[in-house]
This record gives sequence, structure tokens and C-alpha cells, in this order.
Amino acid sequence: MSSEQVMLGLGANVGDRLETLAAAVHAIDDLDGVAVQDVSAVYETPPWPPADDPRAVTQEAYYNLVVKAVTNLEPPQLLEETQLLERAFGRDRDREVRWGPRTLDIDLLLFGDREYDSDTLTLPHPRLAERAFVLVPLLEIMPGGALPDGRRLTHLLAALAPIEGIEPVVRLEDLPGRRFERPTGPSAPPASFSRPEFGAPADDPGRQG
Ligand code: A4P
Ligand code: MG
Repeated sequence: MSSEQVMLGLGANVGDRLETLAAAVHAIDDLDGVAVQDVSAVYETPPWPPADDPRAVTQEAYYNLVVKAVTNLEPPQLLEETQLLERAFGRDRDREVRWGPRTLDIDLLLFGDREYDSDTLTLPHPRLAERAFVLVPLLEIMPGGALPDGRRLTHLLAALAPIEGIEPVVRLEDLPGRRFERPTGPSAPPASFSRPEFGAPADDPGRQG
């Protein structure tokens, strides 16, 4: 079974943002054929586009995070699943304004090294390079990372400087009752979130059952 590493960007600015993001990460991990491997901190971020942009919408600050997962789904299947989750978390696309408030947004940022373009899905995410609220958490779990075209994430973020108002708030693994644990120590495997049947090699000693 071939599996690919994917990066998902999550955002919320309506309702209990933290509860939504925490539950959404669990729900992603519970999808058939998807296993979460790492989660960035939760960041509070000012709404994009910024207030001085003519496209700006007046709205509350967002909470954002990035999830690293492995999947054996194809890109359109994963998009379908994540859109079902958005709906399950109360999102009604028929009533919303572009770039306006939302209970939960899940963007497919990167899907292995794939470049993909259809009517409903573009990979990498087409607006990734413009968004510090994506690049900051993405760099946290993909240090030294680059886009399939070779552009380095650090360079993309530097081009957006000055970065203002993006602050880590909490880590999901520090919330009570969460099943996420971060690997510790130099030999810890990155796949500490993986379920046994998926993602991590069978003899991986650090795997969480
Ligand atoms: N679509 C195409 N490619 C992708 C992809 N790689 N991942 C299509 C996800 N969807 C993709 O999505 C509209 C359609 O894009 C989908 O139906 C899918 O077929 P959408 O979520 O309504 O968003 P959009 O209008 O394409 O805008 P975009 O650029 O995805 O914006 P967002 O992320 O939805 O905008 N500010 C901060 N600080 N933090 C945020 O999280 N989010 C938004 C919402 C605005 N401002 C924000 C944030
Ligand atoms: Mg989106």
C-alpha cells in the first residue's frame, strides 16, 4: 500500500476555536486511510487579507495549526473527506463570504511532492506562499521544508516580513484528555501519533498503540 505524507492547514474563527481544532485533529486521525503524525502549536493569527487590503472582511482573529499526516487516499478523496468534516463542524459554504468567518477550514497544503490541478483541487495550495498563518506553523513541523518547485518555506516566509501578530497559544498535547503526545529525545520517531496498522514501521519502538 503506497502512502504519502500530507500537510493540512486548519483554521477556525467562530465558536470555541480551540475545541473545534482539537476535535478536528482527532477526527482527521480517525479517517480511514489517514494517520496523524505531528501537529504544530495552535497559533492565534490576525485575519487575512489584512485590514488595509481591499479584499479584507471584518472578522475575529483565527486560531490556526498545521497537521502532518500519512494517507493512502488519493488527493480528491482526501479533499472529499476533509470537506465532509468541515460540514460536520457546522460549516455552511452556501452562506459564507469568501475569506470570511468560519467554524472550520481545512486546506490541503502539500501532498507529498505532487503538483495537481483540477476544478476543485490545486496542489500545493495556491495561496500558501502568501499566508504567514500557514507558513509559520508549517515551518514548525517541516523545518527546512520546500515546495515541490524547490522554493524554500523559510524564503517564502521571509518575503512576507514583517510578520506581526502570529503567536503560539497552546499545544494540543498539553490540553487535558487529549491523546496526542509529542516525541521526545533525539531518537524518538516522528510517527508518535500513528495507529499500529498505518504509517509507522512494525518494529518502531516509539510507536503509540
Ligand atoms: N480547493 C482548491 N484547492 C484546494 C486545496 N489545496 N485545499 C477548492 C482545499 N480546498 C481547495 O475553498 C473553496 C474551494 O477551494 C474548495 O471547495 C475546494 O474545491 P474555501 O475553503 O472556501 O476557500 P477559498 O475560497 O478557496 O479560499 P482559501 O484561499 O482556501 O481561503 P480559506 O483558507 O478558506 O479562507 N485568516 C487567518 N489568519 N487564518 C485563516 O485560517 N482563513 C480564511 C478562509 C481567511 N482568512 C484567514 C483564514
Ligand atoms: Mg479553504
